[in-house]
Amino acid sequence: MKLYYHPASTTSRSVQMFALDQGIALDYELVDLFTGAQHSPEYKRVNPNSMVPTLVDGDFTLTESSAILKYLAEKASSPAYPKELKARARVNEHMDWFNANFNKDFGYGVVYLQVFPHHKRPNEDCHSGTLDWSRDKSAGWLKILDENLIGPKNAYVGGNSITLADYLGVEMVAIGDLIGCEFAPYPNVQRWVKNMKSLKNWGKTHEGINGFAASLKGKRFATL
Ligand SMILES: N[C@@H](CCC(=O)N[C@@H](CS)C(=O)NCC(=O)O)C(=O)O
Repeated sequence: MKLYYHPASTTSRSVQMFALDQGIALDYELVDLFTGAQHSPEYKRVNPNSMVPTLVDGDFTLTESSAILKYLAEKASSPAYPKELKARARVNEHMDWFNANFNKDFGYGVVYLQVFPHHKRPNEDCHSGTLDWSRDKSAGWLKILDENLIGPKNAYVGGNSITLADYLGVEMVAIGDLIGCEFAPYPNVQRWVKNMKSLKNWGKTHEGINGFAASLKGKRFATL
């Protein structure tokens, strides 16, 4: 199987780390987001969204990191995607929560807006208005993540066993490292991120983004 990816891509790293942890062999093909390779006609034939990741398994092409994670977990019969109906529904619920609620406001509205030039809004009013609105929304989502999805007793989202929701969600939260987010008001989130960072393949999966983080050192960002 081939994975089109970029090391600075939040959603690529979720798939990479899960595949490494599961021992799933993937051929990695870099799509250079910084030179706009995602918009090339060749890549658009693979993924018309001009985004990574994309998985190709023989004649089957799959986009969307959440769907890719589920596909790989199913192939590997991974307990990270439980088969029991309600347990699986809960994992799906948490994955949708990260994707549809959290990432929109925190990833796109707070982090990408500030660190990626092509996400900058066309004028200062629009940019700062989006940032203020997204920071406010993100604080609300983080409180829910801290108190409801993780809580004081769980090592992972929704319980004490790692699931696909952890692989998907942690990247969407830890991307806050780029802008110096320490999540101090959210102790359960901090503890969970630390648990995930202690996984054996975290370092390998994050070499690229750590390089990018180093290039941002010294810049000032609005944080949470
Ligand atoms: N919903 C998609 C989102 C993928 C996504 O946001 N990919 C970003 C990198 S994290 C991307 O490829 N961006 C291309 C761009 O910024 O032009 C998924 O979960 O796979």
